[in-house]
Amino acid sequence: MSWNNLEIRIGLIGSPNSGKSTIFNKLTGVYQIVGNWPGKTVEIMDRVVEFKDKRFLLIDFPGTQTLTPTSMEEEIARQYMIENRPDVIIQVASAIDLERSIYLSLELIELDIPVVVALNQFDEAIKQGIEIDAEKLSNILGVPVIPTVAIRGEGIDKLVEKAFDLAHYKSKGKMMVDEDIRPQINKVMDIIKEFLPDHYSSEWFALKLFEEDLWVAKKIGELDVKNTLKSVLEEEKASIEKSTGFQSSLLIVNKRRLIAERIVNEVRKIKPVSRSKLIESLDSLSISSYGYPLLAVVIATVFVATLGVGLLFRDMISYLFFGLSSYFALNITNPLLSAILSGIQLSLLLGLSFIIPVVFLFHFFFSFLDDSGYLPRATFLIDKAMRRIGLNGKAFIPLLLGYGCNVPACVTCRVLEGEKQRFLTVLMITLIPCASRMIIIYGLIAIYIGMVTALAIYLFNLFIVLLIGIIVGRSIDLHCESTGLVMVLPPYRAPLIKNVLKKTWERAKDFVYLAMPIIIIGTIFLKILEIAGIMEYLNVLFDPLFVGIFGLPGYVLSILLFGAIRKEFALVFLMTTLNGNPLSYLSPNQIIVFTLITLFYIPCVATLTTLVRELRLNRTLIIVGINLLIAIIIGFSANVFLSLID
Ligand SMILES: Nc1nc2c(ncn2[C@@H]2O[C@H](COP(=O)(O)OP(=O)(O)OP(=O)(O)O)[C@@H](O)[C@H]2O)c(=O)[nH]1
Ligand SMILES: [Mg+2]
Repeated sequence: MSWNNLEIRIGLIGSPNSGKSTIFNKLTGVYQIVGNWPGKTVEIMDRVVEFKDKRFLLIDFPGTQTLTPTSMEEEIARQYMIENRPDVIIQVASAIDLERSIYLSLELIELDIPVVVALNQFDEAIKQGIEIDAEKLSNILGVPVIPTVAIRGEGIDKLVEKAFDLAHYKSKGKMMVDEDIRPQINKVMDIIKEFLPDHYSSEWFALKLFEEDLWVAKKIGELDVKNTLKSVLEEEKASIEKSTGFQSSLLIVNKRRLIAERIVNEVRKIKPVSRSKLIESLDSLSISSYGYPLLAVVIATVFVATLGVGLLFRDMISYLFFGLSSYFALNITNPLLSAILSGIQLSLLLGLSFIIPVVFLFHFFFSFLDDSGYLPRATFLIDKAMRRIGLNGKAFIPLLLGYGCNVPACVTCRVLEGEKQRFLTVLMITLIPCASRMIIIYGLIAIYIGMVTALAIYLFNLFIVLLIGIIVGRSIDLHCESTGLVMVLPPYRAPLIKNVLKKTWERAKDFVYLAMPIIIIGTIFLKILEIAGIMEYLNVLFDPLFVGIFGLPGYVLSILLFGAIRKEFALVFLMTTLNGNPLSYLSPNQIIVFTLITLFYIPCVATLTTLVRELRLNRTLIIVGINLLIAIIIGFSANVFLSLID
């Protein structure tokens, strides 16, 4: 559908974690990641919305603290806003972080696009004893201000109504920051007006030239401007400095801050309220030095609860499955058909009784954590330790997300400043055992070898991830890019089960829709190879290499190749090849070596595609090379070491 057919384009803009994607999801019915930590949305997403009698294009932006970007996703947001100017901006402001929100309101109003302010998380503000006079705020800013509670859909109708009114009347707020420098702005504006394309606001460009915005200066440099601009600009800057005693850029930023502060004092009253003792002590505990053991307990609980409840499900579902399959038992004499059917039965059993329950449970617990507000606190705690290995604390959340799935974790790396930082974090993420690899650790190690070995493998993996972080971090000289961690801590929230379930489904549905059909097709394919004797041939061909290096049979290669599509396939196809009984074909040491290789050897297809998009081909190939090298070294050393201690 082309944009021209649509009535208007509405952009959702606001500081990180203010609730933009929650509003987007409510209005569009699609699912954009929401969670209680800043920096989730890193790409611009748009959808056509049919709302009552209205039709519009709604655009969800990454969080932006100010219109002077410091990171990649802020840059993306701003560039899009200026180049594609939405007809109306809905600023999703956080009522519990009013001053910063008003600073952004002032900047958005300067852009000369109609703005409606959604004073979101209003429920949270009330709980904290914060009273905001929305009408007064609206009068001061000159734009509509509507209190909203996005998670419950409150105020959203009114927001859309107002956005349409504004687009219709083209009514805008008034710039406030220019009070002392109006004549200077006008002078520069008059010069640039002539050559600036129509869709740019010359007033905003003039202001930004005084603010010494690099992107604007570059943009102006690309246009065919009059030579006089440079000298006039310098002259006017000097005149500002002379009359105010401040550099123009500093003057503007300070002025905005002062105005925001003044407005907040006028419209906000804070009544002391008693906060829940439990939340208060949890809050101070989670960022004190006791926070480290707490973090270990929280993470261990997620993994142990997943496995414990997962095994319970496995027993129940397999019991049901066996009951049903004996009831429907067929008498098939054709060896190929019978092998295929028993293969499918085995992989279905594994999928339905183990993989799907475990993956759903893991994502359920993880989403719960994600919505609670605990993650940014853990980030603060870990920041110091991460800094020691040269990483920014902001890398913690992407790394942790990697335990769910590497794909969104790699995309989230856009919130990191600096290309080297991004590259290193992405590399580390590809080594982190995602839910699919967790399935292999649980399905092979925890079940057939023991819980302690499974835990040891997790810890060993973490050790390798950190070691690679330190080695590669040192070799690419990361410190030069290291910047401070600036993050607003959101309040703790009791996650809404409905939202947690929705998120769990979004994160785990691929295992139902995508993985299960491929597992069935793959099983048929492998069984045909087996019956046709091709597996035997591959075995003979690769046996010397695999036995020599890893002490593993040659058929493991074909299983690893399947595992490169999706990691859990390695478990499924190993199990179908070994008739559901790995210990009768492989020794415990071989199972450990196999698992270690699957943890490190190559990113799955979905991660590879993401890597190419995020980092380009050459860096992706470097990452794949490093992964393969680590897998070979670890597989080989584990084989040697384990056979020595046997
Ligand atoms: N109490 C309360 N929570 C809200 C409200 N709106 C959103 N939230 C919660 O705030 C958190 C952040 O919401 P998101 O929609 O992900 O925020 P965002 O602005 O898209 O965040 P980024 O994409 O990271 O910039 C989530 O945990 C939401 O459930 C609200 O009105 N009240
Ligand atoms: Mg978002």
